[in-house]
Amino acid sequence: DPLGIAVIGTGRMGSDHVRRIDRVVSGARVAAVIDVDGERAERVAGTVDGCAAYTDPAAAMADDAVDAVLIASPGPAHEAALLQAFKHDLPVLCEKPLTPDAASALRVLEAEARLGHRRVQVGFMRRYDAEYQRLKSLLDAGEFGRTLMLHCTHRNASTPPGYATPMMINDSVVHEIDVTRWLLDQEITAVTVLRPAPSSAAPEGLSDPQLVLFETSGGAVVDVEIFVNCGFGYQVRCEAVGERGTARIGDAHGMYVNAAGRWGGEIPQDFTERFRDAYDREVQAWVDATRRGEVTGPSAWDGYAAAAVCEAGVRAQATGERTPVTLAARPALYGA
Ligand code: NAD
Ligand code: ISE
Repeated sequence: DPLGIAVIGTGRMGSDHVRRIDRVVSGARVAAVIDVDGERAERVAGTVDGCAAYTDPAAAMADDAVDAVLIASPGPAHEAALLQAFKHDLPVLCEKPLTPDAASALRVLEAEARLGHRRVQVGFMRRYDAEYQRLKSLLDAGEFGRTLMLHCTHRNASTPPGYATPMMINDSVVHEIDVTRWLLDQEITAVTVLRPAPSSAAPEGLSDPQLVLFETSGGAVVDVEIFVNCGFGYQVRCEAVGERGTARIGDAHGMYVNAAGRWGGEIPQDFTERFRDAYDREVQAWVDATRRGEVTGPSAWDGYAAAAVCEAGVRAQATGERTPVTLAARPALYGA
């Protein structure tokens, strides 16, 4: 039987995941959708055969048709949904962030550790992007020696209303935090944030762009340009500098055009386009692992560590000071 998935939150990401599970992913179906906005839940449920609509995640998780949960509600709602899923021992794919702060992420981590087995995959989808995977394989092969630095660019065309300065770390740079930890297989030990005079294109009060620096447990340094109102498109790049070579991803263009005395190509406009294949592969990998009775991919530990780095990052943003990251001890469940 296909895996019956309950999707919590039917906004931008949730409704896209519903479409993905319904039309792209194999071995699964959307059994239920949940949204505090009941009308929205009904509307999205109406796009899928045999899909129930709920306003309460607990009621959906008690539904016999539900075998697994995909959380795509806003970050502050994640902890309650995760703890509820643990009560039913249901596998979970939780959109980033695991939770919005380190203390709540630690509570989730400890609750999962008490179950005695992993249940959570965190939605750090870049780990499923073909370009990032090539870079990871190259670095792991060791041909370039030790990785000394990463230079990252993370640009969004524009920000939605309500997008505030701390979100540049918590919502956006959180992806570079995960990618750094994953590519280097190291923890981030300190964060510094530099803020140039804001772009006149930034909404009032948003300090955009910023330069974020990470130091890592293996002595690498990582710089991230975060620029969320660049205007021209969605661009995510990463260059790794090793002892004997460098490699860069994120410049791929699907089509290269020559016309009217110019060369060029198109730039994607948002993450749903740039990372479409990565989201597809992320959800398929989660479904496949779940059906094998396994949990793979970014763990609750990765979600907790990212939250701890974000907390230091937001403090560094406010103070302008180099801010060390403190991490709790890593439970045995998440390896050495
Ligand atoms: P959104 O605001 O478009 O949608 C959120 C939906 O959740 C809304 O329909 C809202 O009514 C509903 N909701 C709010 N509280 C709820 C609750 N307690 N229970 C059930 N439903 C609730 O937000 P979004 O942009 O789709 O973001 C959702 C999640 O996805 C966030 O965690 C966000 O960080 C993450 N996200 C990830 C990526 C990525 O690239 N991986 C990109 C964007 C957003
Ligand atoms: C958004 O929440 C995401 O997760 C996107 O991947 C990121 O590029 C964007 O900046 C965030 O706002």
